[in-house]
Amino acid sequence: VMPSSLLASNAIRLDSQSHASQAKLPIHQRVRLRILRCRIAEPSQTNDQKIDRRSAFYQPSIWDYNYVQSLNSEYAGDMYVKWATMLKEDVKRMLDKVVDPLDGLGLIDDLQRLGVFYHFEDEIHRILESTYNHIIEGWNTDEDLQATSLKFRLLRQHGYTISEDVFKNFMDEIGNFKTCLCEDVKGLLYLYEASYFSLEGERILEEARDFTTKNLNKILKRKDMIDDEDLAILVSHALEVPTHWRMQRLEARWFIDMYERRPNLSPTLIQLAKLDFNMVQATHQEDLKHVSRWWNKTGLGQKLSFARDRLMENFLWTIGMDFKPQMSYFRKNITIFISLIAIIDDVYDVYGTLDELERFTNAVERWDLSEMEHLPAYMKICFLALFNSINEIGYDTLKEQGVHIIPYLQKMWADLCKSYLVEAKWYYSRHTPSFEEYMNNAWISIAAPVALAHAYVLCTNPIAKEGLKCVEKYPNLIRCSATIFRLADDLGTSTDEMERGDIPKSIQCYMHETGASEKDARKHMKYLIGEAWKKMNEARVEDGSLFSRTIIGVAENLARMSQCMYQYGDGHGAQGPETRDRVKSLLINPIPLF
Ligand code: 0FV
Ligand code: MN
Ligand code: MN
Ligand code: MN
Ligand code: MN
Repeated sequence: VMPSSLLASNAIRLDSQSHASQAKLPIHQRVRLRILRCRIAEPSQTNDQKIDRRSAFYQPSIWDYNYVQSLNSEYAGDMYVKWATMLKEDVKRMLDKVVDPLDGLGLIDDLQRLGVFYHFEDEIHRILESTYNHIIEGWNTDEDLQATSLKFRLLRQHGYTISEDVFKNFMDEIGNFKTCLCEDVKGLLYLYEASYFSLEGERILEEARDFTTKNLNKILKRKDMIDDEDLAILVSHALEVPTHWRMQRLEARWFIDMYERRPNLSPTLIQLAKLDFNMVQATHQEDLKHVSRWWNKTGLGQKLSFARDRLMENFLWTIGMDFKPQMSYFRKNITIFISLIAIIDDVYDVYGTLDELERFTNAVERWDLSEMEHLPAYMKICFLALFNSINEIGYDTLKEQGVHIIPYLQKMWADLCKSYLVEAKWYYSRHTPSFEEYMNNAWISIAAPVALAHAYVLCTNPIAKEGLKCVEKYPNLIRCSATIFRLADDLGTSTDEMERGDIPKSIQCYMHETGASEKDARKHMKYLIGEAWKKMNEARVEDGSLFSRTIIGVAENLARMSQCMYQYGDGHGAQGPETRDRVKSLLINPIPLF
């Protein structure tokens, strides 16, 4: 028999002891716990007991509501603002004094990785402009691999057109990279990072990626080829996930520690990076507390005990999407929609009957409160939560900008629910789609398009009709981000999904269609993620005229965040140690300043 405190509420102590021991319960006991929880949480739904519903056995949240509300950083408020301003002025002077553009680029690279670049956008722009203007006059062919790679990477990252041909200098007559380059480990590392900015069909960069990956791996295994321990750490970190694909805030947290080990570090820069990290964290805590009060007030965590009660993880997604302190409004609102997406996804995947799901889909398509009478109690509350939340940002946008966005968002939600319903029908008819048939639906059912449509209206001012129309037609920027998200999610969650009963996901569809092993299918999905990134590298420039830098960044960051969230399995639902540690280092613990 489970302790009654466990049944009484979803709030389990933060001290992981009790949670860890519960996770180790044999499955039949967890089932019993789940059934008991359902009955206690939904006493009024008598017909629930008659319907044989599945369960995903999601554990209650490990993040206690009162604990979240008690977060209180000393870096909130005005205490540290003056000091930060002084440090920023110092860094601006450093940037203004730069003579050799190459030094400037190195500094930009550090500012980006330390996570403080957003304070210096004008200065960074100025240095990149002058670098680009030099290049137009003629590429300096004397530059080494590191310098060339850095220039190429930063220019591409910031939307400049630059050809992969700049690397021809480092290749022999038959188009192979020269073997002598392997003595320059740093150069190889920089070329490796640059190669992730490739577009579709770029052969030199493709070759660069293969060449550097192969040789950096080789070098890491041989102590005599790499005596600099820090460089070895940087290389293995890059090989694990390249910088271009990394979640920015976690990368900043990691890089601050690495930068501090550097012999010739700038004391100003490291001081600013740490202080700024802590101040941004304080803002994130306030955002989190705000939206956690909303979640608590909806009661959805208790009412829908079959669904994911994951407010903390939902909020973590939004830090990945845009961490900048001025984006609080965006983060707070996106968290609301991610929370709704996650529970409604569970309704379709796990809990609802096909008849109920058809009714819910219909209600969302008609967007009419009178449809609620056809819904069971647990769906009424989902529908009204969604209806109210959409109407609320609809009202805000109408008030602020005079633009009526509700029909656009509603259409995106209808598309999402229809794609969920397609999957539910596949489930009940035991249909295994071809890989293509699956993906045509799955890049919508991952909810990235809905999330990005909300992101678009939340961080665009003024909102243009053409922009809304374009979002509605799912431009490549959104498609690529969604494809990466879907494939990363399937890599991380499909094992559990198959176990509890769900439709075949990308890996399984591919195996079924081609006869490939699971190992090869997974490898193929990773390859497709790489290909989608190449398309994304193109789309961020292509769609640049309709979308702001911010929204382009959010779309890329969503792809990054999904690769981060599912790096070690289901980082969103399962509450494993990796996500817990990430939450602690990003949201709970400040960096010691001295
Ligand atoms: C994926 O869950 C997941 F957590 C979602 C879709 C939450 C929403 C997050 C954002 C939009 C940022 P799950 O693996 O159950 O999704 P599928 O589609 O595989 O059922
Ligand atoms: Mn699901
Ligand atoms: Mn689903
Ligand atoms: Mn009706
Ligand atoms: Mn999944």
